[in-house]
Amino acid sequence: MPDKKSPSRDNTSHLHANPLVGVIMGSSSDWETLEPAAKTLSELGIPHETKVVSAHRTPDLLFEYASGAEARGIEVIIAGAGGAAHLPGMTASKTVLPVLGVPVESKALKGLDSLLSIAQMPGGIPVGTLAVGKSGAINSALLAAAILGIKYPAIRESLRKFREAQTNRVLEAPDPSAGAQFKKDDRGPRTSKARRSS
Ligand code: RP5
Repeated sequence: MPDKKSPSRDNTSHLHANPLVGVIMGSSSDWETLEPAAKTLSELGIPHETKVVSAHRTPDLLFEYASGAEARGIEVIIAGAGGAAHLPGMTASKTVLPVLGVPVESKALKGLDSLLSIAQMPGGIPVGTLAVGKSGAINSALLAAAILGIKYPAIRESLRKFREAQTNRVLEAPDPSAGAQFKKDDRGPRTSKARRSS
């Protein structure tokens, strides 16, 4: 059975053939947040790898990963981290590949610490910072697809199809009350407030 809580139980890369995107994260506890990035990349047919690389606990591995990524054929790095989130910035300092940072929602400060750590880079070393949490993770994959789409027409078309399908899903279900449960007397949708007072 695959371990759902971790990208790779033994901390070795989950390698696909010739990965174009490296999805790294500061801890296996970040996997819940970063998994949607990996899933979105899979949905778009983009080969990728996932790996725990900690800026603080495995700094030598971080340097090795970031400095060697380009030579291994990686073209975009997605880096997620929480709290004192140095992983994306330090990774960016060791490679000229685009680095997309995903702030993980920390328990103490709800990800505000992660967001500021990742976004407030000094001029000269950019990290493309996404939203806190799962939305940021999904968007990091979509942005990686847009970057790769400049060079790979098939990836650009995958992204176009993803966007079309998303638009169609919204247009096909315009009435939010259509699926809501109604009480027998039809007084309206059963909101939590209505349930509390009934
Ligand atoms: C950061 O510290 C990680 O990115 C993670 O979000 C946070 C907490 O890590 P754990 O203590 O859960 O391993 O480096």
